[in-house]
Amino acid sequence: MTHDTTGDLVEDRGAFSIYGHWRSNAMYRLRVALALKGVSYREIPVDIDAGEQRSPEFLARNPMGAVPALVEDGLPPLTQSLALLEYVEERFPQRPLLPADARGRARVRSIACDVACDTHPLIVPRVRKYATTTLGLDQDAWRAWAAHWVGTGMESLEAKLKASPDTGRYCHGDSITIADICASGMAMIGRIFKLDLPATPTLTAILDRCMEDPAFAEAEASRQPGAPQG
Ligand SMILES: N[C@@H](CCC(=O)N[C@@H](CS)C(=O)NCC(=O)O)C(=O)O
Repeated sequence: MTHDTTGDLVEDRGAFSIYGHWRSNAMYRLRVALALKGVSYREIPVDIDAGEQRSPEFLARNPMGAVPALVEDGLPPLTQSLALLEYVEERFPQRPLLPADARGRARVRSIACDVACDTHPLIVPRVRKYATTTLGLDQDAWRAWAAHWVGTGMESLEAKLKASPDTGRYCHGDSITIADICASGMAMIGRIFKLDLPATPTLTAILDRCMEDPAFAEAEASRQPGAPQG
């Protein structure tokens, strides 16, 4: 499966292959960033519902047993979506996804970390598997867990965005940044799992604006090969 860009291909150094999964929030972040920058790549599906991420072959790529894992030029894989977003930003500086000033970059990274470090990890498949097998949570209890932690994460983002004069049309000012990429992924989780989430008007208005950009809309889980139809 190959994702070609809709924009110009501005960089042709070593094509990327990225191990991903249609529903993966972490993979979604990379899809959006690469589309915004007009960089082509190949997405190689890893079936995380079937446990392929724990196969010896995949664990050799990422011992954490998680996607995304980016490979290029026969080099060892790179993992962790936030590190990969920064790598993409440095390799392809066109259409910057981080602000020009240090304080702005710190704020954008803090929003990205609220999502990718403090919210998303609480609901990834390996946590769900442990909770529903080893700890014996039933599906209703699991959904309550997921709604609680995604809801808490979104409420804290709402408070942060609402309180700051740095919030603009997007999470930081009037340009799309890594903060918007990570935040919009949280909303996608809510849609996929049909979670009952609190109202977050500031965040929702920003995310609706993001979804007007094809780079976001086309990266959506439901638009990926392998996603359930209908
Ligand atoms: N912190 C990692 C999270 C990676 C991660 O947990 N990916 C999920 C899909 S979004 C996964 O592959 N999970 C497999 C599992 O939990 O078994 C990142 O941002 O890349």
